[in-house]
Amino acid sequence: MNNGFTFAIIKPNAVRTGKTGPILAMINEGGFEITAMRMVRLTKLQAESFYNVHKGKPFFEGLIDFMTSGPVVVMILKHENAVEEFRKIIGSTDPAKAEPGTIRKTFGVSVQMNAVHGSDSPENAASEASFFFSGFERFHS
Ligand code: IDP
Ligand code: MG
Repeated sequence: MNNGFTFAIIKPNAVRTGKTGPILAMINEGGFEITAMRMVRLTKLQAESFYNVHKGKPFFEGLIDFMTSGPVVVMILKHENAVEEFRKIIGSTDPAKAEPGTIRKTFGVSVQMNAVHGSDSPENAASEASFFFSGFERFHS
């Protein structure tokens, strides 16, 4: 089972406002190794498919509009217990409720525009990573 990597997105609000560099620095300082990374603008279909589990929820349409509003940075992050450890450094979904020092507390501006995505299980990390990256785009030291 995948325990060693997670999948992350720097969301459009953070890319647009120049927070890509500072967020990457926090990811590196957290001990994560970036093993794949690309900037991409999601299509509506891609965003809907990525967030399919939230289809029908009241925030779904807004989330899709937001996630397709500009480029995002997608990446695979390597770390022991990567999924759990990355969820710790990003903090709660609602930046207002996130612990001080977390990425969402520092760069999130609302529940929707919470700066980053992190997979919620090793299984989802594996499927999200392969949604964006083929094997030869993934590097390991
Ligand atoms: P997560 O990103 O912390 O796993 P999820 O509940 O899986 O949180 O929601 C996915 C994304 O949908 C969130 O990161 C956020 O951008 C958005 N979202 C979740 N709940 C709300 C809400 O109540 N209002 C607006 N946007 C929301
Ligand atoms: Mg989630």
